[in-house]
Amino acid sequence: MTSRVRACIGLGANLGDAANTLRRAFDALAACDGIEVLRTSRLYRTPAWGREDQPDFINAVALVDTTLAPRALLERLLAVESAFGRQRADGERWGPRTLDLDLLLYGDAVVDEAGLHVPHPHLHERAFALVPLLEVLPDARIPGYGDARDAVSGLEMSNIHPL
Ligand code: PH2
Ligand code: MG
Ligand code: MG
Repeated sequence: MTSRVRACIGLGANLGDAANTLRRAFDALAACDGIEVLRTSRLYRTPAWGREDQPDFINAVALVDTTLAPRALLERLLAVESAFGRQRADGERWGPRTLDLDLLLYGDAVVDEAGLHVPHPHLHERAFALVPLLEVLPDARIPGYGDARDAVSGLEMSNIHPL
């Protein structure tokens, strides 16, 4: 029997019809072999974090069961990003994007490999990821950090609005 792991995927977009992109991205994830979407958060409008001179983002989180190893899951996420027109070559750090899929949590695993860092290194400081994460997994724990709920309690949340 193949083992199944519960993982959380963060979705973000701030170019084009971002809300429509995220809704279609949920479907694209559900269509992937080895990924079962268990729950999806609402979509949230969020101010750009890290680089503020860009449009607001739409963010959400999908809770999934997966039979894919972390690296295979990451590759699937990158393939879905590409299918939605994401260009990585010219993508600046924290710049605008048509679709960003981030592996936030993979069970309670800690992975630190080239291009693959789980839990997502910025998760505990990003309300735009934590608020939808807690909606799909209220008891979420961030390995090496602690409860996601504690992480969000120190962050500004008043500007994270469900659509
Ligand atoms: N993603 C980033 C950088 N900044 N800000 C918000 N609000 N939402 C994002 O998804 C986001 C961001 C890099 O991936
Ligand atoms: Mg990201
Ligand atoms: Mg990313």
